[in-house]
Amino acid sequence: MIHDYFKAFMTFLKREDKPGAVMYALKLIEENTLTIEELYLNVLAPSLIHFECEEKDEDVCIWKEHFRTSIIRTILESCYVHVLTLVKNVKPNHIKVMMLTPAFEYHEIGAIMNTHFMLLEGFDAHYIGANTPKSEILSAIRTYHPDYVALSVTNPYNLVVTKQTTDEIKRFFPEVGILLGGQAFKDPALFEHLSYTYILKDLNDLKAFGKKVSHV
Ligand code: B12
Repeated sequence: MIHDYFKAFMTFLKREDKPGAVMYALKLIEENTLTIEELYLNVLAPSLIHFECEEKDEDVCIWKEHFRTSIIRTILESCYVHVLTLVKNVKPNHIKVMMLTPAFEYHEIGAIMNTHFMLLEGFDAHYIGANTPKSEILSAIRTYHPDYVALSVTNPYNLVVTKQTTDEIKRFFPEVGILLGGQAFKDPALFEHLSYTYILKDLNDLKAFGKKVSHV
């Protein structure tokens, strides 16, 4: 069934029909056809992850990918209003999380989605931004006093900067927990040397983490 919504959504994306795609996705939420989690994980995420470009010209493929990402981003920002409405019925756990992507990491859709998932699980979650330099992360921790910093990392090359960042967080703010998530954490050999509190692979891990910290 969800696959039919995905297929219908893809017809808008393939035509680069932004108004059509945005209205279709929002209607699925407003009419309670899908939950936020279902829309993000079964419709929006696969539309990016399985992006295939049939054009021969690589430049055309690049702008098409950028345009598609901008459509998804608009949908996510529009869904934030619905997330806020839903959160009114969620018991807060009073745990503050600061989500971001580290320096050089531009892939931010997963970070935004998971910030919304955290809000829906009762966290006081804030998405700070993409490509965030180490010094700004430390400054934000100093000002914001989060319980956890969550780093979303897609490109394994960025695990070097992730290690530098997490080492500094541990050094200056040992009381702050570190959450890691994203495609870069598929191969444990690549991140065994990193300092972290939890690696969260998906929504199930996030929910389990929420349960664990709520009962402390
Ligand atoms: C959109 C996109 C871009 C956009 C990003 C725009 C933006 N504002 O985010 C732009 C055009 C900027 C881009 C640039 C590049 N990209 Co790119 N990009 C993609 C694409 C098509 C989709 C990524 C995406 O948003 N996926 C959807 C989200 C929802 O998935 P996700 O991030 O994995 O998140 C999920 C989980 O991982 C998890 N998660 C993520 N973070 C967190 C955090 C927590 C706490 C938790 C609990 C869970 C969690 O939850 C999400 C939902 O399940 C992928 C293709 C792919 N297969 O993913 C390539 C891809 C990621 N890109 C790739 C590459 C190589 C690049 C470039 C280097 C290309 C270049 N030569 O310039 C640059 C790098 C830029 C940089 N410095 O970061 C490669 C990475 C290969 C690799 N493994 O290293 C991919 C896989 C394409 C490919 N097949 O080669 N890209």
